[in-house]
Amino acid sequence: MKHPPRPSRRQLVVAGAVGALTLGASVALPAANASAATGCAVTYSANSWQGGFTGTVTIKNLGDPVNGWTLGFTFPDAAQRVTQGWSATWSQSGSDVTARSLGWNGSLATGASTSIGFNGSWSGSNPSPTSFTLNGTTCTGSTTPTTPPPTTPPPTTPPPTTPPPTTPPPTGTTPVAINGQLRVCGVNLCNQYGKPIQLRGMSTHGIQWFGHCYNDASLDALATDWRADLFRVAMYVQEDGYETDPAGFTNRVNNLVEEATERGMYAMIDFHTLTPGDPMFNLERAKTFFRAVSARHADKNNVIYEIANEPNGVSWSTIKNYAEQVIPVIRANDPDAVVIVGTRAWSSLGVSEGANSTEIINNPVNASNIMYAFHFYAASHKDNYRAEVERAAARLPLFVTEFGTVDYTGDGAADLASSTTWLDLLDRLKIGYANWTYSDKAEGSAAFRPGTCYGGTYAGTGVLTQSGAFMRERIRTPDNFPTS
Ligand code: IDC
Repeated sequence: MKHPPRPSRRQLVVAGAVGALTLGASVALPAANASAATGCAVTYSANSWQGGFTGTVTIKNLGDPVNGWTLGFTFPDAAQRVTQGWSATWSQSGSDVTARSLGWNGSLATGASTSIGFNGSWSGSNPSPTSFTLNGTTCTGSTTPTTPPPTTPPPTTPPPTTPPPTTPPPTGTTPVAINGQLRVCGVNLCNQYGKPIQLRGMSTHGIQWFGHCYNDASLDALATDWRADLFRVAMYVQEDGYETDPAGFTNRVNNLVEEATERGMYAMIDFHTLTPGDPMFNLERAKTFFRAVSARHADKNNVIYEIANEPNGVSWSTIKNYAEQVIPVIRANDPDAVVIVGTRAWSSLGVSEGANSTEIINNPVNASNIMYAFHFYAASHKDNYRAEVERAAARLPLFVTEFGTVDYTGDGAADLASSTTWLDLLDRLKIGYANWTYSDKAEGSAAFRPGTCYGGTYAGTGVLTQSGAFMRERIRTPDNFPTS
């Protein structure tokens, strides 16, 4: 989501190439330049608050291709520490920080870039790191602002004389007012203070069938009676959904996002592919749809994009290929939004087709600020699925964008024992979730009794099914979102 530049963001570019680079000209080296066998450009940006910060480092290889890299830099202030990093193996000795590439991002062709990041702590002052090196080669040069490119020799940057800016305390009490723009940090979802949070909420049923369940009264109940953080909008693509009326469904989704926004909830836009299971079948529709909704909501800080509900019968590499074509469409409009990628076998991390998350860990989607979806139906999916989630959660950012308390058909009795075990696990791991469904369909997974959506009352327990009553109790407990 686009923001006006905030005072808490600082950026610098450090560029260098052995014997070949004009200071500040970080992108000008032709790949064939023989004297550019080594060299690198580094962009560093930080988002700081009192005592903490998130640093992002983009490394551009200006030399020959490398297979495996080590980035070094130095903190100017002795109290600056890396506390948790991602997309590299991080270590710190005194003021010197080292980040080593992982298997999936070690290869950097000439001109290629990769981004890594970390959460840190500071006291006193929090200046930008210096002395960047890539595989031992100094990324020399002067500190320059990234935009616009300098036309005069860059000034030497004095150390900041004022205390680093802080993210101000929240001015409201809704989930979005407190947490603001989210970003993926390591395997977690972090709020504007860089702290891991869990979002808890509800999914619509198919809006082509149950659109009448989503109105002012029902959304008020979700925000203030259920105290939900999240509203997932399930837009089926087939089954009389988007494909029958792209403009109409885009409009309906946009309106529901506005309704969630007015109430301070996060909105998850679910491109609800199901049958056929190959997301490539809907690739062009996905690009058209996400181009439109990401343009419309680019300036909001509460929209999460879920690009494929439940791929099934396809390989992970096909899903990854789809994701790597759809994500850039979203990023072109809304560069900082979190995007969630469905996983193999109905978003089971592959388990329902005999695979597991290793195939993702070994071959992740080539994009930053993304998470992977996991779905379960508590009466059908139990210990072996929970074990896989626990294992995967140590390596991959996960979001349970859909689950039911019932069996995989969406019907039958709620399995409250299994549901409780599941939600306790998700709470412990701080994995966000949306429950299927906030609707009154006559099936066990629906939260409301049949007919509720033809009346005006959604708050309280009188209108709820067994599943609805259970979910309302789980969701309405205090969030205690961390703000420092
Ligand atoms: C189910 C609905 C049901 C509908 C069916 C077909 O509950 O009313 O008739 O879809 O569209 C999923 C899917 C989700 C399913 C749900 C339950 O994401 O669309 O909804 N489920 O079967 N994955 C696993 C289970």
